[in-house]
Formats: sequence, C-alpha cells, structure tokens
Amino acid sequence: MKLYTVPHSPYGARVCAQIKLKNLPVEVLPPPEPLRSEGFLKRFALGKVPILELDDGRYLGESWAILEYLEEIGGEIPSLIPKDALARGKMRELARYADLHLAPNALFPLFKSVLAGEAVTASTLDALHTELAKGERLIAARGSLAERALDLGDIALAPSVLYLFLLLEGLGKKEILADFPAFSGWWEGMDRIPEIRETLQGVSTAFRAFAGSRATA
Ligand SMILES: N[C@@H](CCC(=O)N[C@@H](CS)C(=O)NCC(=O)O)C(=O)O
Repeated sequence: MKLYTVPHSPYGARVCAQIKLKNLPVEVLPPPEPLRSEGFLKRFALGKVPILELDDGRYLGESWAILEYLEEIGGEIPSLIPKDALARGKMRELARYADLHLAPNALFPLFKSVLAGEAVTASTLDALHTELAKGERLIAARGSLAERALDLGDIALAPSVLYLFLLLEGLGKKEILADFPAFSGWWEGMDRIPEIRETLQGVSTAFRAFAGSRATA
C-alpha cells in the first residue's frame, strides 16, 4: 500500500505515526499529482492528502477513515482501538474534539494569522484557551497514558497540538498548556513514545521549511 501525503501535514502525520507504531507495510510518498491540480482532483474525490492507495489501485481519503481501516486490516499489535465500547467511544470523542472543536475554533484562525504575518489577537488566544479547557476535561476523564493504552484518539490529537506549539513558537509549550495539567502530562507522555516523537519531529522540520518558504515568497 501507499500513503500519499506531504511532510508538514498534521493529518498525514497521524497515519505515519500509526504506520511506525504497527510497522505496517505502507510506503509514504508525495502525492502522485500536484495538490489542487485538476489531475489530483479527478483522481481523488476529496482533493486532500493523506490518501491511502491499496495495491489494487483503490484508495481511501480522510485521515480518520484511513486510521480505522489500517487498524482493521493491520493486525492487533499494538492494538490502537480499545476493546471496551465506551473506551472506543472516548477515543472517537477525542478525535472529534481535535477535528471539530480545536481545529476550526482555534488552530485554523491561528494558522491564518501567523502565516499572513499578522499579530495573534487576544480573541484568538481566548478561543484557544476555551478549546484547550475542553481538551483538559476530556483528557483528565480518560486517565493518564500510564494508566491506559494509547489509542487512535491520542494519535489524531497529537499533531494538532504540535501545530499550536509551532504556530505560537514565541510562547513556549509550558506556557500554552500551563493552565491544563492533564493536557500537559498527556503531551509529555506522547512525546516519550519514540514513534510519535520521531513523526512529530519530522512534521516540525517540514513545517518550518514550509513556513519559511512562504515568508520569503
Ligand atoms: N479532514 C482531512 C483534512 C486533510 C487536509 O486538510 N489536508 C491538507 C494538508 S494538511 C490538504 O490536502 N491540503 C490541500 C488543499 O487544501 O488543497 C483529513 O483528516 O484527512
């Protein structure tokens, strides 16, 4: 199988982390047609990476759909989907928090202003605080990574949190999560997992190059 993605994509990073953790036979490649080109849109319905291409040419888009698919076909070890139904629900709740709360309400506005070279406004920082407070409650209720197994919810959230740190580089990680002890502890736990750390380091390096190339364009 092939995973098409770009190195700075937080969504692609989710799948890359899963591939590393489960040692899956998936080759990670740049998109076969330029992103946003007619050819890309014709070939891939949603027009976004990541895309998983199967050996027979069929493909799947949307990072969460890919994560669940690879989990279903990719073997039990390590299992990244809990057996317990409520724990599975909590995993999906965390992923939806990342995609439907943190990203649209805080991450995207931040991304827009930082890449436009504008100052981050107080209202953007307030929105970020509100979203992080939601995450704090969710993460505290799930228990620390020392007490429960890592799952796809954690893997979906981590690259979005990394992006907050990258976009607010002047502020420092400790400061961003200062009011959120469960969230901070979770981040430190995630960063101790070598496959996660390695994946996120790759995203950081690629993001800095991407942001730098836009700044000088
Ligand atoms: N909901 C999608 C989001 C994917 C996404 O936004 N991908 C970005 C890269 S990070 C992309 O393909 N952007 C190209 C474009 O918007 O034209 C997922 O989870 O896979």
